[in-house]
Formats: sequence, structure tokens, C-alpha cells
Amino acid sequence: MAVDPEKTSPCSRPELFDFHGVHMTHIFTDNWEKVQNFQARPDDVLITTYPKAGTTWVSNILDLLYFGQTERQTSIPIYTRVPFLELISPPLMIGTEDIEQLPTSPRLIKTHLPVQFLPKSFWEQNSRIVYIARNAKDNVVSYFHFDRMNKFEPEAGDWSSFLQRFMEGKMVFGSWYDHVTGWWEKRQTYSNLHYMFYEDLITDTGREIDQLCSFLGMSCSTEEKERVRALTQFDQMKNDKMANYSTIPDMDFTISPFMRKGKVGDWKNHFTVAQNEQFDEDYKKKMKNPKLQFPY
Ligand code: PPS
Repeated sequence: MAVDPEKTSPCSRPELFDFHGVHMTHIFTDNWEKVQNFQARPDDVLITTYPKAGTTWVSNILDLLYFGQTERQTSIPIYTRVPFLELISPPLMIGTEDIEQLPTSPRLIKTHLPVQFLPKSFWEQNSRIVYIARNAKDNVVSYFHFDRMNKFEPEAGDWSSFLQRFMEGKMVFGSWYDHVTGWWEKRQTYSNLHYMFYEDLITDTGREIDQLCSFLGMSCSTEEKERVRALTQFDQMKNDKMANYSTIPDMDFTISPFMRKGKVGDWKNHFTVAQNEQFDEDYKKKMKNPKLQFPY
């Protein structure tokens, strides 16, 4: 597949377009054929989220649980240890190729794909999938600051127009509402899917690590789990060059750091009362499944 270098220039931000009913940018669709034909393995572990829901945190937890604290953690950035399946930004990052080159077993793989776009081999191979969901209000705030600082994202614009676009699902990877609901409902037919919440990770990281270990069939000692918990606390990761994305030149940390606040409830510093009322009203119409509840 030929890649137009113009389109991948970090100087020009990519445009959003409708891709099979989901808003996307070309850096996540240019490699579509290879993504769709990707060959998953039965022991692959897929870390799946809507953007900004805790992917990096859980990636780091799983990487430490599986491979321990070795030179790997101190010398290889998290985005190389856990490649991003659908990302294509040649020559540095081509998710499908980066995964093929992983020396580890299992392979830890990151994706933001909505459930209907996941390559079918993951289902066929019955690979383990960890899905992390984050409440919509904190999620949109985190996404806003990310789009301000990341030249690989469309322009963020101002906060109120960004919030409007979020409610309309005109974000890269589409509608938050469809994403979290689609993956939630998939649990009914696919049992190898562990659905967890960012807010629970904040409240009791140790308990969530326990649950991850049992889902992954791992027997980790209490000391081991405690070490992983401590190593993946927000301040620890914020200062860890191999986990905090500071090695990516197209992210401007003077605008906003990747590890920004790491909290539940920061939305209260962004939403006006009117925005909050409008958001809640719209939310009720879109989120019809009473079992899928988020702490705000
Ligand atoms: S991405 O770009 O989609 O992969 O981003 P993602 O990693 O999913 O989400 C980034 C947000 O997760 C926060 N984060 C953490 N919070 C608490 N503890 C730890 N260890 C941690 N690591 C990452 C990060 O700060 C982003 O949230 P905000 O609200 O912007 O701070």
C-alpha cells in the first residue's frame, strides 16, 4: 500500500472523516487491509479502550506482571513494548509490523477500535481482551487536552465546540457512547473479555490487579502485585520517560503533558453548569443500558 508522505507530515494535522460509520483519521485507516487480516494468537492479550481511558496505565501494569521489572522497562518505551495495532505512521510506527516483531510471549497489543472493527482472528483465536472504560466527562476532558498537544490528532478547537463534537461522536474512533456500550454488550457472547473501569483502578488499584491476574490465569505473589501497584502509580509513571510519552516529538508537553492529572472528577473544572445539564440530558438518551453505570 502506498502511503502519501504529505498526509503523514506532523506539520499538517489529520482531518476527520466518516469511515464505515465511525469518525477516523487516515493514520488509523491507511493500513486497514493488513489490520483486518492481522493474525492474532491464542495467547495474545489485547488492551482495548476508547482513547484516554487508561490504556497506558493498564499496559504498564500488564507488562510488569508478565515480564517483571527488567531492562525492558527502563529502555523501551511503552508504545514499543505494547504496539498500537491500527496505527500507521511510517517509517517509525506501523502497528501490524511492530507486533510481528515483538519477541515476547504473550504479545501485549493496544487498540482503540470499536468492537465491530476488531480483526476477526482475535475472536477466532479466543485471545484475551481487557477493556477499560472511563466516565464520559473525564474522558472528554482528557481527550480535549490530548488533542491540543498532539499533532497527530485533528485540531481540538475550543472547549465548548470540542464537547459538542464529543456528544455528536465526531471524534477519532467515533462515539464514546457506542464504544463503551458495544464492548460491554460483547461480553454476552465472548467470555474472554474482562471489562474494567478507570475509576475502580483509581479507587483500589490492588483489587483491580488481583482481578487482572485471575482473568489472565496468572499466579502472582502478594509482593509481586504490590510492587506492580507501586510502580504504576500516577506520579511514578509521570516521571518515567519510558511510560510518559515524552520521547514522542509530536506531542507538545508545554501545552499539556500526556500524564496530565490522572484523577476522577476533573471534569468539574471544565464543564459549565449549562454544559453539564445539556450533557446529562443527552447522556440519558444515548445510554440506555441500565447495567452500564459510571462513577462521576
Ligand atoms: S491514550 O492516548 O488513549 O493511550 O491515553 P490513555 O493512556 O488511554 O489515557 C491517558 C489518561 O490516563 C491517565 N493515566 C493515569 N491515571 C492514573 N494513574 C496512572 N498511573 C495513569 N497513567 C495514565 C493520564 O493521566 C490521562 O488522563 P488525564 O485525565 O488526561 O490525566
